[in-house]
Parts: sequence; structure tokens; C-alpha cells
Amino acid sequence: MEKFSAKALPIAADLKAFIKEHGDKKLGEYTIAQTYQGMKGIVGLVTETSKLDPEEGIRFRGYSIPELREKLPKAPKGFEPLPEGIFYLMLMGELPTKEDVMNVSNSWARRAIVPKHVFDTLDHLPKNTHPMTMLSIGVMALQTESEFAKAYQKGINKKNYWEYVYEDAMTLIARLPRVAAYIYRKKYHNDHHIEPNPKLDWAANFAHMLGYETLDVRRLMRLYLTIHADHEGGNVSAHTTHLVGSALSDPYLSFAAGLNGLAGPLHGLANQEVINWIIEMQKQIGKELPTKDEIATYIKKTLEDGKVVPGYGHAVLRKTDPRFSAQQDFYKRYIKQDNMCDIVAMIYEVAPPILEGTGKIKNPWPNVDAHSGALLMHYGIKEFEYYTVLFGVSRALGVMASLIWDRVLGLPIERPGSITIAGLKKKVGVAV
Ligand code: NMX
Ligand code: MLT
Repeated sequence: MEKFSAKALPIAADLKAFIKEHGDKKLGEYTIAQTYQGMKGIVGLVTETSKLDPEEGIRFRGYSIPELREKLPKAPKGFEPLPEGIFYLMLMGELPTKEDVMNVSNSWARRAIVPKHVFDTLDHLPKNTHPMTMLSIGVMALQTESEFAKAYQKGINKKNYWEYVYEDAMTLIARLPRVAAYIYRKKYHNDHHIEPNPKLDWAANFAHMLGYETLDVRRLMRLYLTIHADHEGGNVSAHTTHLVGSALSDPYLSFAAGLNGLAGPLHGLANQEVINWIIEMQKQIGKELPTKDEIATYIKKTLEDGKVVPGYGHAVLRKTDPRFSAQQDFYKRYIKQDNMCDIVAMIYEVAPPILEGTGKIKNPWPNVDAHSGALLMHYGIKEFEYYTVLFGVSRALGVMASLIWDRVLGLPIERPGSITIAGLKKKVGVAV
């Protein structure tokens, strides 16, 4: 925390001076259409942790995914980055050393004990509760532990908010894999739970608690939890966490809200949808490995039925998502042959021209969710209804790092204006 405050407090002071001097300068103009089309292209947020370029994809504090796979510290005998490293990078704005990563890992291991009432809460839910609903409820149950909420009730100086948010963020990230693994083992393994192993890194320990001990799954989990961590500030889960946090709702309340956004099929749930859609395709065609022509027909039918092709398109990206490419690379490097991954590759060849042909889909290329499920299926993690939980565990890293920055920068409550249809028409001189 000392290292962070030494870095962040001067930046916060500098920002205040910057806004005082330049606050009245224009950032841009926007149209009526943008107001109706999800505010796309309107810059209304400041997010430090990562920045998305429509052509090139995501950069975390300036580093692309291939660069991070090379530069971030790895576990002994590991080939993929440790997610502790990307959290450090997003929070501190600089690449961590091996020791920095060990410190984060140890801090999370020390904080990882989940209070019993969280498990009791999950145990009382109906068996058919969706894993994302369970995760959100699990995070809400963890909220009893919020240091920020307790301190605020006692009364604290604004200047110190960030310290409590930092504590909560670290504890929440530390406990999240245990809660997520509990949900998995409860739902799919008859409540046979696996105790954490504090000697393992965060991702390997998560894989262990899920019931997967191989080096391959550890590798996949480290990559998965790294690449899903953040996607600048405007995506639904990040923006929601930030928005709810701006009311000084504590990190647990804020993150649970973000998770509820991630649970939507146009956002994080798309990873579950992709596998569901491929399995349905296999059933309809009656083959495990359909041909490209058969896949094309299935895609066209999906569009004719007024449904989206899951895993394709993006609100900002206009090229293949580098997170998709990183997973393709993982497949080629470590797996080499798998029918489901081969189907993903065939869809990549077939889908873009068909989607482009509609003339309305702005991005015909695959996003992160187009590939992730196939890799998990390969290693036997076949319960695709659970996949968004993995995304959620990873997304905590980015949105919690951002929430700490929100409070250290002293950002106020978020409250954009809104307008009625009549108000809009009046503005452009159309009779109402
Ligand atoms: N399949 C069919 N139609 C699509 C697709 C798609 N993959 N992508 C966009 N469209 C449609 C979209 O529904 C809209 O139709 P209409 O005008 O009839 O309302 C039209 O194309 C224009 O949409 P865009 O401006 O290209 O996309 P938008 O920014 O509105 O939405 C997504 C972005 C990601 C929500 C959209 O591409 C989509 O629904 N993709 C499939 C779901 C998905 O993979 N989501 C995961 C995104 C990544 N993540 O993890 O969050
Ligand atoms: C994400 O990772 O949040 C998604 O790609 C969605 C987005 O960026 O809007």
C-alpha cells in the first residue's frame, strides 16, 4: 500500500491542477444518434488500467497481450503470465518484478479465508440457480466484511477512502476464487469441496479448488485470468462497477453490480452461448465435425432467425480480438488437435464474410468469447453454464484496480444528463 500511495498521491494532486487549468477545454462533440446508440464513441470516463484501440485491441498500461505473455513474471516451469502480475501492472502502471508478484500472491493467500456464512448463503439457493447468480450472491454475502463500509459508518476523512477501498479490493480478489470454486463443486460435483492450497499461485490454486491439477489447466487458467482482466472503462462490467462505486457503495456492492452486467448474453455470458450454439449446430447437422459449408448454412439460419452469432462482433473493436488470437496460439502451442477448437477455427474462416454481407454488423470478427469455451472443453471443464464465472473472477482484477484509482483520484458521483424524445426534437427544431 505504501508503494501505491507514493505513486498515486502525486498523480492525484497533479490531476487536480490539470483539471483546474484545462477543465474547460472541449473533448469532442456528439450526435443524437450516439445518444440513442449506447453512447458509443462518447468519451465520458477516465480509466487508467487499460486502453482499447479499435484496430489493434487492448493494451494494459501500454502493453499488448503478446508483450505481456513475454514480459510478465511466470510460475517456475510456467509459460503463461501470472495474473498477479497484470493486477500489479494495472494498479501500479509499471511491470512487476518476480518479487512484486510474489508479494501480491502472498497477500492474497493471507486474505483468502472465506467466512462460513458465505457458503451457508450459497447452500440455501435453489439447485437450478445460474452460477453467475450464485457468484453475485456470494460476493454480496462477502460484503459483511467490507472495511470501507464499516469505516464510513464510523466516519472517515474523504482523503482516506481509497485506503479502505484498497483493503476491500485486495480481500475480495483473494476470496473470489474460493467462492467461485465452491459454486462449481456444489453444482457439478455433489458438494465435494476442495480446500485451498496457499502454496499455489492465485490461478493454480483456483484450478486446484475446481478439481484440476494438471500443468496444462494451470497454464490455461493463468492465461485466461490474465487476458479477461480488463477492457478499458466503458464495457458493461467495468462501467457498472465504476458507476456503483461512485455512490461510495463499497467494492463488494460495486463488483456484484458489475457481475450482474457481465451475466448478460451480449457481454460475458457470450462464452457460454458460443459453446451452446456450437453444440446445437453439431446436433442439428448430426456430426461432431461439420464441414465449412454446413457451418455457413447454420450461421445464415441463426441470422435469419433474428439471433446473434455469439462470439462475433464488438462495440469498439473492428478487427480480430487479440484475446481470441492469444487463445488460438495457446491451442496451436499446447493442444494441437481438438474437434471443438477446429470448429472454432472453421467458424473464423466462414463467419466474417457472412456477417459483413449483412451490411449492418460493424465488426464481423471474433471476440474473446469465440474461443475460450473450446479450450475449457478440451480439458474436461464442460459445464459451459459456468464459463462466465471464470470471466468474472478475472474481471475483478481490472475493475478493482480501477476502483482503487477512482477513490485515490477523488472522482465524484457519476450522474450524466438525460433527455426525452420531445426534448430532442425541440433541440433540432422538429415540431412535437
Ligand atoms: N450476430 C448477429 N448480429 C449482430 C452481431 C452478431 N454477432 N453483432 C452485431 N449484430 C447486429 C446488432 O444486433 C445490430 O442489429 P440491429 O441494428 O438489428 O439492432 C447491428 O448488427 C449493429 O450492431 P453493431 O453496431 O455492429 O454492434 P453493437 O455495438 O450494437 O453490439 C455486440 C456489440 C458485441 C453486443 C454485438 O456484436 C453482439 O451482439 N455480438 C454477439 C454477442 C457477443 O459475442 N458478445 C460478447 C462481446 C464481448 N464480451 O465478452 O463482452
Ligand atoms: C469486455 O471484455 O469487456 C468485452 O470485450 C466487452 C467490451 O469491451 O465492451
